[in-house]
Parts: sequence; structure tokens; C-alpha cells
Amino acid sequence: MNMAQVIADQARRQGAKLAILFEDRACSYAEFDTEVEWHASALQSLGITKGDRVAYQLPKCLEVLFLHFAILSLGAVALPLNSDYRPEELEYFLADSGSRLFITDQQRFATARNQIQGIQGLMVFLVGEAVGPMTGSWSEALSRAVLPFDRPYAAGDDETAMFCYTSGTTGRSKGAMITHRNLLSNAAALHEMWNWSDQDRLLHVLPLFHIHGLNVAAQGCLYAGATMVMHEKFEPRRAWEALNGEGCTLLMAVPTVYQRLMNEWEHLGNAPDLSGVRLFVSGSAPLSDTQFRRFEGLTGFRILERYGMTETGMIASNPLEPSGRKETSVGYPLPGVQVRIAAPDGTSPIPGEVGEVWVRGENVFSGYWGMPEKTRESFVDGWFRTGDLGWCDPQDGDRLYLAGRAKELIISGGFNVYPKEIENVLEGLPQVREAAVIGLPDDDFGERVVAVVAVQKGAEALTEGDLMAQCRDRLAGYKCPRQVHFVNDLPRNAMGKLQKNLLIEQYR
Ligand code: MCA
Ligand code: AMP
Repeated sequence: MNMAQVIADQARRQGAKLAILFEDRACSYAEFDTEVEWHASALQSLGITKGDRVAYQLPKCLEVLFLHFAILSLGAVALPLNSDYRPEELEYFLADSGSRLFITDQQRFATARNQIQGIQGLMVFLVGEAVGPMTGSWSEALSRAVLPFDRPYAAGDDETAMFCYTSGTTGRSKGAMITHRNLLSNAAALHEMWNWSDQDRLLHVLPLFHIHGLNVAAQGCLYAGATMVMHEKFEPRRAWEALNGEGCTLLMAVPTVYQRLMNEWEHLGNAPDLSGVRLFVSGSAPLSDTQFRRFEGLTGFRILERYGMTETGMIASNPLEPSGRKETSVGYPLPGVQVRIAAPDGTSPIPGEVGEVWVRGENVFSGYWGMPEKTRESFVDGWFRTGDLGWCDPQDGDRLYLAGRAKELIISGGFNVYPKEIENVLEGLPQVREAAVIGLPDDDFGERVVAVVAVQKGAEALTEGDLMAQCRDRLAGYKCPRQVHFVNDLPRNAMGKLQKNLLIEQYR
């Protein structure tokens, strides 16, 4: 089965019902389905067929969803890209994935032209007018599309639906191949676990280029035949208004969003009427017990925390019954998902002890694109090694708690930052001798990216501002250090190994 086909079937059942309200644009299920058909026809007219990778980098808009499901419906592979990626990042993803088509806007193309024009076999289409002979006009391609168009749904089950790039400890991003079965099994599990229905109205404030905003929230909503109120950008006051006045029943967000909602609550004249809301869900980063309790104190709602990962989709969730939700716990494995805690030698530790979280089930991706070695390293006997540390409470039905990470990873506002990638950028600068990137606690983002840098002889005049500007040219904003500390040398142990724990202690 193909995920886009399931959504199309749902659209046919829902017909004139409102599917998405994006800013002042309303789109019914019937209109949504026709748009997907248009987009699929246009893609096919450009020669896109089964297995072709189609990348897109666009601001949050309805067209992203039309395009996404159109790509899937041809059996092609969707590659959503963070709208803030810089040209060098973009070049890597497009070249590594062997993308056949890249759809973006004129502004992004203008910045990245030099980096992407040499990529072999890549067609670039721009929303609006084409710019010069190198690009085509996506709007024109759409206007030439012919309906009715029979979507072939040429891929399904264990064939790839999406590539999602995740960074790694080496600093080189890996394209996780996510299959139709992964998408469908996870959507079904969440549907059951959270009791989604076509009566739901989801407030959508997350980006559409990650699993959370695209698969869990947007696709989950369409899968259920529900309605989505989609904001282009998260603004706390507007979000409270939507939960108060627009009949939203559900919110899916990251802890930073909840933190900002709570801060805003204090400034609202009247407490919003949340009687229509049935569920607040948090994930992508740890929700602290303080945040859980403060939100309950203000609103009366116990946030439902769940745990997931790009490679696995959603893994575990707290129960729907509010009294079953527990602060700092991510709940229990979803239906069809198995979790085991593994000691470093792969055996099971004593119940209650911390180990690495391993996952198995139809939700688990098929491997990293073009990286068979990395794929092999990530699996043991069919179990996927998440790199997260956790433990299960045997007194509470093996309720799962996360306890940190075996992998070196900073999660800032729900976005993952791998220190190595930033260190590579900093150490690539001629003025920098060595650099260490650490995550420090942050009230807003949970963790913030901080760089500790030793400069080359003669480069002592280098400032924090210079380094930040260099990073801004090469890295998406969320990865850029928010603080830089200069040192003479980085602390190392007798073996020469960098001691980041000392830096974290010193600067926290
Ligand atoms: C934006 N900025 C950030 C972040 N977001 N810096 C550090 N960490 C961040 N998370 C920077 C921008 O580069 C910019 O910098 C400045 O902050 C303001 O940007 P703006 O776009 O206005 O940001 P914002 O609206 O304040 O964004 C905060 C946010 C956003 C809404 C919390 O970060 C967000 O949507 N986070 C959700 C990420 C997400 O969906 N993750 C799911 C991954 P400058 O001023 O220098 O230009 S999927 C996943 O993890 C798994 C599967 C799972 O379990 O869900
Ligand atoms: P990503 O690679 O962007 O999919 O991020 C996945 C990572 O986010 C996981 O491996 C966890 O480290 C983290 N994560 C997701 N949900 C939670 C949660 N509820 N609590 C703590 N960490 C989480």
C-alpha cells in the first residue's frame, strides 16, 4: 500500500469538508486531492517516475503538502529540506541523494546557485518564473498539467517513500530511507493510541520538513480525515487564540513551544477557554518535570509526552488517559513497536538499570542511503540502536524513561545539532586551531549550542561576532553557536582525548 493512496481515499470520503486552514486560505479535502493530482501530473510531465528523488526547500505553505503527497503518489521519493539550510548544506543533500528534481523559490535559488548548478542530473524548478536557462518554472509546469490524471501509486509497502537526512557523530548527514510501511504502521499506531478522529481539529505550528510536523502532525491529521489549522510561524499569542476561539482539539509541539506558551499565558488578559481541547502532545526533546507541572497548574492539562526518532517514527507514548501520564516518562511502546534496553555488550541489564534503547517493528526505517556500513552498525539482530539511553520501570509495567544519550547530540528547541558538524565548520576556518562544541542548559531552547575555540597564532583579534558570522554563512541558524568562549588550549586527558565534560562544568 502507498501512503498517498490512503490519504487520497480519505479525501474522497471527506469531500467538501475542510482539510486545511492555512492563514487565510481554506482547502477542502476535495480541493486538496485535486491539487495533489495536479502536482503529480506536473511531476510526471517532467519525467519523474518511481524511485526518483524529488527534493524541495520551500517556506511553510500548502503547496509543500500538495507536492509531498504528489511525489509519493508517483512512487517517487520525497526529500523535504529545512527551509533555512545554507547553500553548502543544500549542495550536500542534493548531491548525496542523487536527486533528479529540486523545487525551490527564486530567493533560495539565487543564494545557492553556485553550489547547485554543477550537480549532475539535477533539474531545478522554481516556484514562479524561471531564472535563466538553468531552471524551469514550476508554476508553468503546473499550468500545463492535465486532469484527470491517474496516479499510479507505483511504490508501496517496503519501498522508499521519503529520505530524511539526520546528522551524525562524524558530522556527515545520513539519508534515512523511510518506507510506505513505516509511514502507514506509525500512522495507524498513533491513530489508535491518541484516538484521532475526523472530528479533531489540529493546531499545527511546527515546520513541515521534519518527521514531527510532516508525518506525525500533518499526515496524521489527513490520515484521520480531521481538520488542520496551520500557522506559518509559531507565535504564542496567536496559538492561544486558535486554541481558544477556533475550536482546536489538539496541539502537537516541542518543549520550547510549551515553554513559550506558558510564558505568554502570564500576559494574557483572560485565561483562554480550553474546553474544546482534548490533547496537548509534546516530543522531539525532553519535557522537564517543571514544564509538565507548570503547564498543568496553568491550564489543567497534563501534557502527553511521546518519544520518536527520524529513523523509527514514533516509538513510545504516554497513555491517553490523563492520570496515566507521568512527568519525565515517555510512556510505553506504541502498538506494534518493541523496545528493549541493552547493556553495552548487547545483553539485557538488570530491570530498572540504564542501557541503550533498541527498537524493532514495522516503524523502523530500511537503512541509510548509500551507507551500507553505517546501516549495518546501526542494527543488531534486527534491532535498531537509537543511541538514546533509557530504563524501564518494572514496577510500572516497564514504563520507559530516557536518561540521556550515548551519542553526542545537542537538541535545541527540538532541532538536533551534532557538535562534530559545527566543529568541522569552525576548524575549517584558517584562524581556528581547534574547537569544541557543547550543549548548555537553556530555559527557552532546552539546550543551547556553545563553542569553545582556540585560535591560531596571529589570529588573536578574532571576535565572537566574526565566528558567528562565518557560521551563519555555512550553517542553518539553529546550528549556529549562540555563544563563543576563547581559550588557549582545549582540555585533554593524558591520552589526548578532549574532555568536554570539563568545558560543560566550567561554562554551564
Ligand atoms: C530558531 N532558531 C533557533 C531555533 N529555532 N536557534 C536554536 N534552536 C532552535 N530550535 C533561531 C533562528 O535561526 C533565528 O536566528 C532565531 O532563532 C529566530 O528564528 P525564528 O524562525 O523566529 O525561530 P522561532 O520561531 O523562534 O523558532 C522556535 C521554534 C522552532 C518554534 C521552537 O525552533 C521550531 O519550530 N522547533 C521545532 C523543531 C521540530 O519540529 N523538530 C522535530 C524534529 P537568527 O536570529 O540568528 O537568525 S523530528 C524529531 O525530533 C523526532 C522525529 C521527534 O521525536 O519528533
Ligand atoms: P531526530 O533525529 O531529529 O529524529 O531526533 C530524535 C531524537 O530526539 C531522539 O533520538 C531523542 O534523543 C530525542 N527525542 C525525541 N523525543 C524525545 C522525548 N520525548 N524526550 C527526550 N528526547 C526525545
